[in-house]
Amino acid sequence: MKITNARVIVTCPGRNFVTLKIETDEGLTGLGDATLNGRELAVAAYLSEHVIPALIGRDAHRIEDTWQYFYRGAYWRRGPVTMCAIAAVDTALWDLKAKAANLPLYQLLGGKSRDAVMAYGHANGRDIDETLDEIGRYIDEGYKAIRAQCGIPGLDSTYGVAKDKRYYEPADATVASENRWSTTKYLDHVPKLFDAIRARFGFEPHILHDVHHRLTPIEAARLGKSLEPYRLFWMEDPTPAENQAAFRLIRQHTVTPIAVGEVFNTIYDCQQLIGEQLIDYIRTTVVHAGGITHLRRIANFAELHQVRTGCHGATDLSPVCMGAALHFDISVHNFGIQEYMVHTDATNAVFPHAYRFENGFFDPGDAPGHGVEIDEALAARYRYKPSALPVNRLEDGSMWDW
Ligand code: KDG
Ligand code: MG
Repeated sequence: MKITNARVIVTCPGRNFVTLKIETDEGLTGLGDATLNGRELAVAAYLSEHVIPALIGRDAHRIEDTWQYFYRGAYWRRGPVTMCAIAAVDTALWDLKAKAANLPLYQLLGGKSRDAVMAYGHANGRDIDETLDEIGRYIDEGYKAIRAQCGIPGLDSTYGVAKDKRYYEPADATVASENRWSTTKYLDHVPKLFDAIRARFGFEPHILHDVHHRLTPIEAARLGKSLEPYRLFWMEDPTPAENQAAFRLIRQHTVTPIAVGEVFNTIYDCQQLIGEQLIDYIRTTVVHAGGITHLRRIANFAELHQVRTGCHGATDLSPVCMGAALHFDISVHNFGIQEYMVHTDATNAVFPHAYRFENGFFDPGDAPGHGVEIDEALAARYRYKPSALPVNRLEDGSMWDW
């Protein structure tokens, strides 16, 4: 099966998405997500200028060789732009191989390891009461796991607390807006949120929290310790992870489970975190970590160290990434949980998909491939809109996070 053509499709049905479409001489097409929030056109150019010319004429079935060709062949290895571009190619090739076999992708990944994929939703509110009401709504809808974030008294805005409750979108301006942050106010307030959650809902729902890299290691250790009575499913990104050894300190002080990795793009970013069992969940996903091929490598390594997966699933990951991630989730032995933030109706119309969500669980569906397509005519109606993620400063004006 020869690759005859490949195209980058940029669309903005409410938010920007970059998609790679590969065409073959057998008439089959494959899709890969290449969306890098706030840096979309860098990946689009990388694909158009540097990847697509080398793809034409290649055998679409040679997935591993193609991955290595673009990873090693670039000379400049790793990095989010390169790895998103490689992920898009890899996802599209897995989609093609599964379509050629007339099988859903999970069958090529070893078949199902579980019946369905548990996902967590996002509850957030301006204050504790509003967040509790949101959690109640998720529980009523059947969710078994919910991430809880709330506004912090004294701070004008808090990253991760959506203005529109259901449609999370932190990228909100052409040039990055600036948020103010106070660790003292945050650390004082957050335990009150989880105390109220357990008082109202008990211990049955899994409750998660995202710290968005805002704390130093010792502050993160304190937060983890203070949240222990509320038995969180996980505490996410408690401190930035460029310094992987920093997690030793957190680990020494708390048994609150730790999830890290949505910004990682290769196995090397988590080699020490996983190798030393400094985390419990690895958050890498298909689009940002080199596609299905590399994500499986990370998951297999994590399995050796009793670390489970928890794929990133924010709205800036397109339904193409979500579809591929669900096939990975259902097949991989050490799956933990899948993040899920609902896409808008406009996004779902541009990306018709086979996956379904019901009662807290996903089913990837049985369509051949990863089961996600693109309506190109509809996509063409939505023009790209520059949108940047906000930057964070402390109250004295200095740049944060650590
Ligand atoms: O593009 C940034 C988002 O994907 C990120 O803010 C979402 O932290 C996030 C999460 O856990 O979903
Ligand atoms: Mg996060």
